[in-house]
Amino acid sequence: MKIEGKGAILATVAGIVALGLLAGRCAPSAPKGAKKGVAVSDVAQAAMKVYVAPGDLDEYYLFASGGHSGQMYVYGLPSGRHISTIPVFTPYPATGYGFDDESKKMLGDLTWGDTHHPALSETNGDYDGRWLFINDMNGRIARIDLRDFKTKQIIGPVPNVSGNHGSSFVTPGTEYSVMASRFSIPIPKGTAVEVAKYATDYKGVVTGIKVDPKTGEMSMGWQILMPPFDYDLGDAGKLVSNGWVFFTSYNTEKATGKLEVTSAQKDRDYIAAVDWKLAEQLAAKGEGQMIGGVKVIDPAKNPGLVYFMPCGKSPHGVDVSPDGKYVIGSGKLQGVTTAFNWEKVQTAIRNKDFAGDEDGIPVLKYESIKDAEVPVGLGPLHTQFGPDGYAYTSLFVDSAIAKWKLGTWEVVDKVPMSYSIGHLSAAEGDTVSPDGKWLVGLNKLSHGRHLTVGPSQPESSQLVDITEEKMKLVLDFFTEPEPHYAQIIKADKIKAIEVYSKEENHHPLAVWDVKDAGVTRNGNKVTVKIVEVRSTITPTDFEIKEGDEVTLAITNIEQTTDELHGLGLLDYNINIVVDPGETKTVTFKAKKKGVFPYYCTNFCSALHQEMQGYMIVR
Ligand code: K7E
Ligand code: CUA
Repeated sequence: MKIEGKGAILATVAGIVALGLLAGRCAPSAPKGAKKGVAVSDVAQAAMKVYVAPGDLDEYYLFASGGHSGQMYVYGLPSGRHISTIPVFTPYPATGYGFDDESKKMLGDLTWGDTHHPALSETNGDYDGRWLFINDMNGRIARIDLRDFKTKQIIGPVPNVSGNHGSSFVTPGTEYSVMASRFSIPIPKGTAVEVAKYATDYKGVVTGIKVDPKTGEMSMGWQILMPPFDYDLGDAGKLVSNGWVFFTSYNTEKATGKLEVTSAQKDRDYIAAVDWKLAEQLAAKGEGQMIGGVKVIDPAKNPGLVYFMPCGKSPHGVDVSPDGKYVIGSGKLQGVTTAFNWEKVQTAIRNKDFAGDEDGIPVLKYESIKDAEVPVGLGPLHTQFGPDGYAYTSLFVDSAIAKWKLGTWEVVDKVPMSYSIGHLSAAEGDTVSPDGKWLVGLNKLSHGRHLTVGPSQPESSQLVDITEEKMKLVLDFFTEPEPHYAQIIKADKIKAIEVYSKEENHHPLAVWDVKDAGVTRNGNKVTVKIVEVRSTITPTDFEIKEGDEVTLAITNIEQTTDELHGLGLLDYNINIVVDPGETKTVTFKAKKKGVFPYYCTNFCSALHQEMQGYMIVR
């Protein structure tokens, strides 16, 4: 525990006395909050704000990236309760993800992903509750359908993009989800060139992945060739800046080796402003050179496509204000963040007010496009917004959040974060109409603010009440590594289904009657149609031959929500879970002779334990 000085001790004493008075008796042992020097009445107020009574529902969903776990984690706010894990890039035995034919195929050869930035789909710049996109460093983007909270598509690894960090940010109409190379490489992939030729032979690429407005299906949109910088974060313009997407870049020195030294030579790096509507037009005209199977557009040959906005050195986040008028970005070792004025950017472009170029891409003049340098504090990383013109910037070095006003550029409040905040997320904070109310600090270190679990500690997330002028820290909750970024959506925007209805199940191997269950053979190909319903797996046994190629098609014919059944097949590494009304298949070779029990893995009824059978391989 930290010793917080005399003032804190006095406050503690005052708190204990206050509680004693409230309780109408002598002071009992100090409540937990009081130990840390917080007045008791504040603790009680905070508790009331975040308390969601048994049976009551949270007001918001928080979708947090699971970092290199490859998953998404779903929390309720304000309670901070973990509700669900959505497997995306990594097999997850709890839901059988990565074990059935379909999800196995979707994952391909990769059994891990490193997720950073979830992006909720938007209509007119507002979250519409339809889909959730999430990037993977291995050049992929996944789409989760929020109708059933399941991963429906993984696109990639996309050619030419390397280290897809600046992703999966969406444009205001979800026309595109974007990607950017954090690690420039020689392209196409598979070309080996020594690092000494980095500045000339390595390339960055930014990509727009097209999203079908009806189905959400993702496909290749356009790719743009970029100088070999490290493209880090992105954000799409909105309203007045709609049509543009911004990416921060560091190592504009094009250096190699120890980047912490070599990439910090220049005072400024850049934010790349990309005209995605122009990219779309150019791609439609077939512009570009075929590289790695994709047409890559060269901005040096297509004026107007990309501009560089100089920014404090080694920037991290870039964030566009809800009205689209300001682009916020800063060096991550600076004490200020810069607000760039989009109108000034456009004027500078019109007047060709350039300071030079980088590989043929015009560089704008910092002084011509900035409105203010806001003295937020040390180590600004990311900025979120409220409904009232306030901005909130996370400060890694200061381990705090700064609240400041757009337009007047005054810093009005700060709240410490425990410890070392990375991203932060405001309720509906990336939309044209943020909600205010809540802000979550996604901290990198927890330093024992929880029961000890040994050397590997969870990340700590902290809920901040932003309804009043002064921010108030009201709750600590913990997450697995590592929620780089998260988004918060109003719960009533999500219309999830309760079951897969029988009418909607068009799976060719689905069976809804136990009479239709059983084995069909075609040469050495065997299909076993299985029905699961409380409390029998039909068939209760079946026989096949060694060497057969077996497909189990399992249908859960329940139409009651939460009535899941599983199928664990011992010694064959098979683990399927089927939701009510769902059919899944798993295909394998019967390599081992003998008798292999299978059983339901999800506790479904009083006679769940009886839900079992035998596969006999002769
Ligand atoms: Cu951890 Cu957006 Cu990958 Cu910032 S990122 S902190
Ligand atoms: Cu079905 Cu347990």
